[in-house]
Amino acid sequence: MKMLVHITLALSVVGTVLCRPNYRDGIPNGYSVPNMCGTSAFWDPVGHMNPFHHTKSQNPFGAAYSASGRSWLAICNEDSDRDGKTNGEELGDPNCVWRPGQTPDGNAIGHPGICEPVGSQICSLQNFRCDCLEHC
Ligand SMILES: [Ca+2]
Repeated sequence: MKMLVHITLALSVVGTVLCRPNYRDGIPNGYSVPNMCGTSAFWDPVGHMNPFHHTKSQNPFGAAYSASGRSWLAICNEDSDRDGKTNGEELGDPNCVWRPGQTPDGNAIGHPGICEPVGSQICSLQNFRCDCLEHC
């Protein structure tokens, strides 16, 4: 019986984690955010610091998205990662006209939560390096 409880709990945790990609349905090009570190084509956990894990470390875009109640329109014109490009510009919706289910005007050209170019002077406030994928 105890084993069954453990298996049930494990499956519910897995199910919760697998549901997170739905968050990406709420942002334009949510499934094609480029991975500037080159370790994969896309950065799947868009709101997190690590491109492979939904770690507890949210990036500034993930924090803003959560704080907004997952409202794209509320954060489209913000520059969450302070790299000089708005979240809308980075995700292919520079005019903030995209709505869930629509095709965005353009492709994602950057990551809205990871300051790019990584390691540049403008990104010195965000202590991120591709070789450690978390705050170093
Ligand atoms: Ca930006």
